[in-house]
Amino acid sequence: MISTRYASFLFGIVIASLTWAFSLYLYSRLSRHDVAAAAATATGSNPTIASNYYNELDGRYDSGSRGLYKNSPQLLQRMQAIPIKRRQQQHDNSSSTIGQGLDEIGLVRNNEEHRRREEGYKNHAFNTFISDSLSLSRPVPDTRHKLCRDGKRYDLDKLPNASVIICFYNEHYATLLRSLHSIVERSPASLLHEIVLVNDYSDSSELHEQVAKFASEHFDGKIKYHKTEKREGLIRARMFGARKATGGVLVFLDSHIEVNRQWLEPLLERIAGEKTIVTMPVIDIINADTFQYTSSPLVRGGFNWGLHFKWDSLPVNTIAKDEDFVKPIRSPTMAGGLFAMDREYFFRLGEYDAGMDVWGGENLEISFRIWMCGGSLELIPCSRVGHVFRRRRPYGGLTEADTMLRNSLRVAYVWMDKYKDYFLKNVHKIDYGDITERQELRHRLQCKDFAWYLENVYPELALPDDDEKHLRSKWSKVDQKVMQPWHLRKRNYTDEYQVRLSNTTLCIQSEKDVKTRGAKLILAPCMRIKTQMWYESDRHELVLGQMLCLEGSEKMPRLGKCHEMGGTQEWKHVGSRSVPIYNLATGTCLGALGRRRNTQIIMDLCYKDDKSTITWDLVRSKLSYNKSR
Ligand code: LR7
Ligand code: MN
Repeated sequence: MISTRYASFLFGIVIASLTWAFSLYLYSRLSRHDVAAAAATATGSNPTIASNYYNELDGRYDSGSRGLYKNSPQLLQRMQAIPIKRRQQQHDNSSSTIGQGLDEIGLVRNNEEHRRREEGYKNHAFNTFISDSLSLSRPVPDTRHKLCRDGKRYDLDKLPNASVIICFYNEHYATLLRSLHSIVERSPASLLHEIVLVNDYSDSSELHEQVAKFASEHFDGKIKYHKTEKREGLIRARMFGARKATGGVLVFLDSHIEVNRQWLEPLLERIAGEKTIVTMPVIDIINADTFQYTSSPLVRGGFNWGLHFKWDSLPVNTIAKDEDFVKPIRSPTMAGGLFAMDREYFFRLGEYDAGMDVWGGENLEISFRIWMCGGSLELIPCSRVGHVFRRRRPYGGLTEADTMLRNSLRVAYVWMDKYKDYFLKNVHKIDYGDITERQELRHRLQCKDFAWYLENVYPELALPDDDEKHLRSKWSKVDQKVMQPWHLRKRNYTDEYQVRLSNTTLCIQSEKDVKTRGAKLILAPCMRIKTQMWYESDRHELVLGQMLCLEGSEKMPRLGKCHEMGGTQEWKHVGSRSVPIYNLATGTCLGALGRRRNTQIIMDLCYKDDKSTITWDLVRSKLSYNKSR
């Protein structure tokens, strides 16, 4: 489908406006509405605090960074050749291209780039094409609450030092390097004892050599690089790393992360005061399609009876005043990948269950163990680390269901007493190996039972056979009722229009109705009917009939459930007459297979061989047009 090539003369213009455009864009966007929405929802009932939070966050960035883009000599040369004033003008004048303000960084210019992008998705399930062109030390928005920034001092001399442990299997090279850069650049040198980097027997020997070389040539030996002798899976790979580490505190991180400013100090501070506290940062979102870094709301860890981890909203009254934004929040479970724990305590508490394979379950196991055996687990709102959330795991080993199920069975039989039956009755039994060692551990540590955990740590969890009356009495005792889920945000619409193919009387219309998920889009004679009215939200979603979101994918856009994560559902256009409509995740634009009614709407290269672009007119009704002026 994408068979045309990007016109080379436009390349210069785009490059020149690139840095300006993107940094201006970042300024205007990165902290604004995402953080605002997060703040508003995190505070739930208290709009004043929410808006303060939002205002204070606006416009603050990490100033210690060395730039957005990877040091490309070519790019630098071009940039230096153009005087700053002219660059700014080019930026201002380039409205004929999709030029400014549209993160051209993800723009797919030709078939070769298209192939590279697809390849990256296949191997890593995120946009490596974008990751490759971002600087290894890019700035990220400072997503912390103002009180974390201004009101908090850390006495570094009183904090233990840390061994950061990162295990990886087939990780994308630049993304791994960016993780390392962010850690070294945003941690006080005196606190970062070392980074223990464990290659879990990745397939590629080239990756091994690259990483070994990088580790030996950068950061004065701070990175201790190891490779396992066979594929261990992330659980045993972490144990391997922990045994190599010598710092006071172990900090586990995934291999596709970027830490935020002062992320380490608050994690260590709690542990300095009490060694049995295990601390976690707030996990911000690095969008897998666009690599945009956005703030996450304050949520804590829970689980369901399928033993799947889930995010829970905070109990009511957790956040009542401003100061509550910086206080530790007790969490029943952890997501698994990002936490800090006193090294000796980690070993005393039994490391991990070495009988678990590849992926899954270990996060609930360690969570239950921490709480039941005398420790506690806390979310530290002032510590923030971005993580690339992807929709699938690009690696196998054993099949996902098998390792997750096997590991979960081990959790259930060792830790959950009679409550395991809620889990067991819905799964098929498979061999889960020998668990006597873990049962002995539980006995030796004199851990409390699972009923205690449910009653004291996670009373919000409904048992499958709790009736409403029982639930109510249970919840009244703990004075904690569950808040509205944060994602039930009220959608803000800024605009409403039809999307007309320029120089025609044809508009984009749902092939079905406004509520069929997966429906394709077609051209139809413009009429002001529901299936042609698009509402643009404050997050640049195009919402049809206030129901479903227009979603970009490789070949054609479709209507999908609004996921509020940007990327595939985020569309950009500059102005409203004869404009291309650009999708941030796919790097391509809305196109049409022809100029007749019933023609399919597709995703296409934004620029064609003949230098043309497919453009659209956004046709507002008189009413909303006047309103928006
Ligand atoms: O065989 C493997 N060997 C490895 O070393 C498989 C994976 N890994 C590495 C991998 O390269 C990565 O660095 O282990 C790390 C985690 O694997 P991911 O990123 O594929 O997992 P995930 O982010 O989907 O999964 C979450 O749940 C896992 C359950 O076993 C782990 O606990 C992950 O650490 C965890 N990640 C997070 O908690 C980050 C926040 C995501 C959420 C929710
Ligand atoms: Mn991960």
